[in-house]
This record gives sequence, C-alpha cells and structure tokens, in this order.
Amino acid sequence: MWRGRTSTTTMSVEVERKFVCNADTLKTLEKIGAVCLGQRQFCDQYFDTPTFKLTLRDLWLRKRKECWELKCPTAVNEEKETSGERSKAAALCSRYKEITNLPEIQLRVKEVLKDVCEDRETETSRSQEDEAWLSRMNLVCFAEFTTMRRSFTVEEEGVQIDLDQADFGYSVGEIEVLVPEGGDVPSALEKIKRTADMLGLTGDQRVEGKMSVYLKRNYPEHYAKLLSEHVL
Ligand code: V4E
Repeated sequence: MWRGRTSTTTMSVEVERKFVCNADTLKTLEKIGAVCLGQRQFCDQYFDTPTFKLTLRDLWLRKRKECWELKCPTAVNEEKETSGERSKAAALCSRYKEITNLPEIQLRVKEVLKDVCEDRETETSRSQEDEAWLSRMNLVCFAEFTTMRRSFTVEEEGVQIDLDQADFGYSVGEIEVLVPEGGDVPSALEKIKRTADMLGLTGDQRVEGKMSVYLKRNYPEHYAKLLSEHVL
C-alpha cells in the first residue's frame, strides 16, 4: 500500500488481486477516474531459515524501509456462501494477515521455529541488536530487490492500485484493500471485483507476484516445492 498504511492496528488483512499491466493500463486508470497517489522506490529483504521453514508454511518475513512485516495466511472461510462469478473472482484474490509489530513478529516466528531457536541472549551493541534476533532464530536474507511503485486510488471504492516494476525485470499490477482485523473481507472482495471489471480485466488465472518470479529464477527447487505444497 501507499505510505498511507498508517493504520494504528498492528494486524490487518491485505486482500489483493494481481494483474498483468500493459501499455493501456495508465490510460484505463485515467479513464475510470483513478487518482494518482505518487511514485516511490523501496528495497525489500526477505528472510527465512536456510531450509525455508517459514515460506514452506506460507509465512513471509520482510524488511522494507526499516520496517518489519510478517505476512501469514488467513482461513478463507468468509466467502463460503458466494458462488458463480463472485466466487471465481474471489479465487483470484489472496488474503494475508499482516503483522507489523516487531515483538509480535518475533513471537510468531519463534513459535514456528521452536526447534531451531537458540534461547541464549547474545551480547550485542545497540547497532547490532535489531538484527541479533535473526541470527538467534537462524534467519538469513534469501531475497533482496528494489521496486518502483506507482500508486493510484479509486476513491469511491476505497481500493488502491499499484503498478510495480521490480529491478530484476518483472512488472505486475495489484488491486488491494487493507481490512482492519475483524473487518469485512467479503466487502473488500466485492470492491476488488468491481475495480477489476472497470479495468476490463478478463483473465481467469492468478497472476504471479514478484516473489514468485524471483524464486522461480533464483531458487527453482524451492519454488517447485512451494508449488507442490500449494503455497504458490
Ligand atoms: C509471495 C508471498 C508474499 C510475499 C509478498 O508478496 P507480494 O504481496 O506479492 O509483495 P508486494 O511487494 O506486492 O507486497 P505489498 O507491498 O503489497 O505488501 S505474501 C504471500 N505470498 C504468497 C502469494 C501467493 N500465494 N499468491 C499470490 C497471488 N501472491 C502471493
């Protein structure tokens, strides 16, 4: 999301549909009255154990602009009642809980990595303490890339549209809604569907995200495993 991710909660659900952008996307955004929020560049670092214990459980630990985030899968049970077109559209969307509070992130990761965490406190200087927990939990950076993002909003729907260009040569669009904890996910799915219709998106296949493509190129064996475990 735009810098405007200023929710005070430390947990929210990101509902998102990725799409292929083409030469006409900008014109279409203008035509539907999307408002440009601006452009920014950021570098993402993703962390996991050397044997990928987190990502194999669909947990994505990331540092972006000095802020930590952990994306965790949600139970997809809010849309049980939907059928037909709505459920097809919902299947094109991902929903991930986002935890942004570092102590909460550390607790969650520690629970998952019980067997690999060292309990000892390592002696660290102030400048090192931020990263010391990573080494205690045997976490290393496995992916690092920079994204140029142009963001738009369709104000009446409360959705954000991001057009991303990653520095490893992959571009992708995303329509997303950030739902506060306990909020209305089905309504977010409806907003995303209406926006996708306005943009004339016709594909019925999920579009790959940046990380998927990064893993396919850099860690093909792990990528294959994530596919076979239905994480990607
Ligand atoms: C790979 C992955 C995750 C890592 C973050 O991926 P993504 O949301 O694509 O990154 P980005 O830069 O757009 O983050 P934002 O700025 O929106 O916070 S989180 C979940 N996954 C798995 C995954 C999946 N299985 N399917 C789809 C369509 N996307 C991601």
